[in-house]
Order: sequence, then structure tokens, then C-alpha cells
Amino acid sequence: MQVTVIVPTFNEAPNVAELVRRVAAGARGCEAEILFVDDSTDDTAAVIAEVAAAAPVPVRIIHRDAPVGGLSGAVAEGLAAASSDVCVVMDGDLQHPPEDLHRLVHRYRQGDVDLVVASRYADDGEAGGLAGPSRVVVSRVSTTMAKAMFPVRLREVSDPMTGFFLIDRRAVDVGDLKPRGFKILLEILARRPLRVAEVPFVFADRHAGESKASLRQGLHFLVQLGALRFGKMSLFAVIGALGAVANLAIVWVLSHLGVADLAAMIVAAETTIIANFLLQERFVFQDMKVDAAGIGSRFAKSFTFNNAELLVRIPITSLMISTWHISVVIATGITLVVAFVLRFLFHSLVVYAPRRGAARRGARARAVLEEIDEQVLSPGEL
Ligand SMILES: Nc1nc2c(ncn2[C@@H]2O[C@H](COP(=O)(O)OP(=O)(O)O)[C@@H](O)[C@H]2O)c(=O)[nH]1
Ligand SMILES: [Mg+2]
Repeated sequence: MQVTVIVPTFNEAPNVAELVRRVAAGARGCEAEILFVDDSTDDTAAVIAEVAAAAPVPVRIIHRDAPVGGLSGAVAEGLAAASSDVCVVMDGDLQHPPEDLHRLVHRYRQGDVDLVVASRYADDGEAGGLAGPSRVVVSRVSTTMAKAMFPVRLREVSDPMTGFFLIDRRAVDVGDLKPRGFKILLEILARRPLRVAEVPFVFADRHAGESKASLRQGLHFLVQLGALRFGKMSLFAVIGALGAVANLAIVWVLSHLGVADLAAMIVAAETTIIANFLLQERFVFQDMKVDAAGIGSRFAKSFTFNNAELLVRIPITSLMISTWHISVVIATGITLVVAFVLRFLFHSLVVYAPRRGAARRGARARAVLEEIDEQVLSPGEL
């Protein structure tokens, strides 16, 4: 079997020879080609050319003088230029042990999947090589956020942020990808439903050189997630905003009818909470209802969350004003935005979470669900 190992590199000169040696040794029984997609500003390209000349497997390099799409763009370009349809993507710093390559290929060869994800978070996988506690937190939080926004697509993937995976490129429309930032796998997974398997692996320490991950990449990730899921989030926001307007209107009408202030506020708040729930059910989370708990349970969770949020928001806002000495408008703005994000996460993670066992239901129900998900996703593409 033929496999192209795509390695995106940015200033990885001291890692190249070791990587080629270990990939060639780890390929075990498959015909591996190594394809470097290099955006380096140092002598990495020259080192690759030198190593290629003496390598036991074919080594090619695409050097990009004017790189687009960063790391993700490099991987997409590698997928397009690979000699074989089956491609393994791995980092050039040996954090993805080449010795695990044959395990991905072995899983793929069983013939029932298009994508094999090497996961740090499955079974006996480990994320040990993450540099420092802050990277561990960032990895965990971004994984949770991504899974919250794509509960259907990422149901079977414990590590959508990994850069180590095998993909049969016939299952993805490479031209359709809009690669940006560090997270190409997320992009691939979110674009269309794929048959996925996972293989646990131990994320190693960097062999040499320094990480290129940065705060900027973190921001890229947020933009990517927003752009991929814009449709759903924006609809959620629009319905929330309509609710706020309705809330004001009800208070206005009731107070004109002589209803006491507190009563008017409570009636308006509860009415809009209920109306919002019905609208979100109908328009935002319709694709997730099939696998979620019953409507009674969904309503109870949503209603409780919104009331609890209502109760804590005002005291928290005044606490912010007194401790941070910021204006009431800014404090209210911050709490409203935070509350909005939390509300969205809570609804996608908890209220509409798939029931246990739902995943095992018939392939037909799943196909319908995935089709709906596809539809919901499409208007979100920026
Ligand atoms: N082609 C290309 N490769 C990149 C770019 N940024 C990072 N890489 C490579 O992507 C891989 C992962 O990057 P790394 O800095 O190790 O990120 P970390 O493992 O998350 O700390 C490494 O092989 C880098 O050389 C880029 O802009 N272009
Ligand atoms: Mg790395």
C-alpha cells in the first residue's frame, strides 16, 4: 500500500534528518513517500534537499515563498500534491512518533473508515509533550469548545485538535477546504461527515527547535471555529436579541396597564425565556433534537439555566462595577456577552447532548441527522 506522509515545516532544520530516518523505519511494509510542505525562512529547505538525496524513501519538498493559510494551508497544499490518495499528516518536530505510523495505516486497512485520528485523549493516549500547564489548558478548552459547537460531527473524535492523522483524500474535497491557522483537522471534520476511527498515541516532546504556536494562532482558532459554526451561533444570537426586544416591549405594555414593576419584569423575563426556548428548538438545534433527551427534559434544563443566569447576572455585574471601577454600561456589556456564550455552550453541550446509546442507533437516522447538520452548516461559511 502507498502512503504519502505530509510534513508541514516552518524552520525545522535540526529535525529533518531524524524525521526522515524514523519515518522510513516506521513505514513497515507500506510504500511511503515523504512530502515536506515548507514555509521556512531558514535553511530547512536546503537541509531537506540534502537529506532527500540520501534517503531510503522518496522525499519531495514543496517550498512556498509566499505561504497562504499558514500550517493548515500547507497541509491542504500537501494533500493536493500527494502521489497517493492515502495521506498521513504529521508535524516535523517528532512530537508525533513516526513509529506510530503503521498503526494508523493498519487501522485504515480494515477498510471501514476514511479518517484515522491519532488521539492524545483516547484510551491510553497522552498529551505529555504539551509544553507547560497553560498549553494543557488551552488544548483542553479549545477541544471542549470545538466539541460543543460540533457535537454531531465530533461525536466520535476525542482529539479534533491533533495534527497527526491519516486521511483518504478521496473522502474530502480538498478544493473546498478553507484552511487557516493551525487546525486543519477541525476544518476537515466540520466540512462534511466522514467515517472516523481513533488510535491513541503519546504526544512526545519536541526533538529540537521551538514551537511556532502563539497567541495569534489561538485567536485564529476562535475565528475558525466561529466561521465554521457561524450559522448556528448567529441564529442563536439573533433569537436572543429578539427576546431582549420582546422583553422590553412586554415590560412597557404591562407597566402602562398598571402592573407593578417587579411583576412586569418577572412576566416579561419568563415569557421571553419560554419563547426563546421554542424558537431555538425550532430553528437552531433542530438537527440535534433527534438524539437528545425528551422535550420535557430539554425545557427543564434550558428554563433552569436561564433563570439561574438571570439571578446571578445582576449581582455579578454590580460586583464588577465596584471591584474594577468600570461603568455600568461596560459591565453590563461584558456580562451579557459572557452570558450569551455560556448559554450557547450550555445548550449545545447539555440541553441537546446526545443521549447515551443514541450513537449506536441505525445508520439511517444518522444519515438524516448528518444531512441536516450539513444544511445547518452551509450558511455559516464566510
Ligand atoms: N508549512 C508550515 N508549517 C508550519 C507553520 N507553522 C508551524 N508549522 C509546522 O507545524 C508543525 C507544528 O508546529 P509546532 O510549532 O510544533 O506547534 P505545537 O506542536 O502546537 O507547539 C511543525 O512541524 C511546524 O514546523 C507554517 O506556517 N507553515
Ligand atoms: Mg510541535
